[in-house]
Amino acid sequence: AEVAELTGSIENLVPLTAGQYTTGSLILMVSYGAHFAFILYFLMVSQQLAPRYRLVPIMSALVMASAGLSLMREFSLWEASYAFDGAMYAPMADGNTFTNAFRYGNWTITVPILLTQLPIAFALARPELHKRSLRMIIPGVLMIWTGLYGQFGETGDWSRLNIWGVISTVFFVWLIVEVRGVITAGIANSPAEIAAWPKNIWWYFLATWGLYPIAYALPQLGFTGDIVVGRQLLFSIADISTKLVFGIILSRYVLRRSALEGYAPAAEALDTTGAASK
Ligand code: RET
Repeated sequence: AEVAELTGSIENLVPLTAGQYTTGSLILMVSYGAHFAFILYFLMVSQQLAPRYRLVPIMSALVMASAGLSLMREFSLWEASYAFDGAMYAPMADGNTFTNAFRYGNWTITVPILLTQLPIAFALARPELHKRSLRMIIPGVLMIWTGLYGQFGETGDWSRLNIWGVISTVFFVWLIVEVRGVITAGIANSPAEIAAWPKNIWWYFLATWGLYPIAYALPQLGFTGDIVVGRQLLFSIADISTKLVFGIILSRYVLRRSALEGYAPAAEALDTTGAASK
């Protein structure tokens, strides 16, 4: 157990029942499968948009690919890290250790993309778009890296976990302020018919991004199989909400917006009867 504590991940301390182990595999598999599948959806949507909005679903497709690969890695790590000992799935099989730290590495890529999607969807003018994106990305990345450092304390170094958790939360609050600024600009810049969308996206952003700090703090409730598996579930719900469903919401917003701004996709893009190709 002392060696396992050094790995900085509670997964390496806790034996799982067969049910818990399989549930963990299932959660990770469904997550990466969903992300990969939606690459296709986002690429298809991009065909139906006014050119200035096409980057929005394309960025979602990039996020799907990046998160899908990262989650597939978490899945294979999970499978490699446990061995059935006749009664339980014991951790650290063949010296393999599990870690959620790769998730944080992946967020370094996906969080800046997710944040930049907002001002592009809201059609903010170029200099404003660049300035606002940068002002969100800086606290976003600092939030992730301080959290990455702190999460290694989850095996019992509570001062490391909590001090860096608080520092990370300060950056999160700064990020929330910047996002609010972009939302306000988005409300002002949206056609009246869809001006409610940025407001709703704001609440959606708070509710879904707020799940990650809960997952971060969860090991303090105890080192049990239910916490280990429950945390993977929470991470997965958060991942699917902040990336996949968020991408669908933004795609639908820019679809509406394209139409309101007078853009008509080429006939064959909307044609489901096959008539255009005859
Ligand atoms: C950490 C550390 C503890 C304090 C806070 C955190 C916030 C994390 C967030 C992550 C969002 C990730 C997303 C990923 C999508 O790919 C780092 C857990 C506040 C908000 C949206």
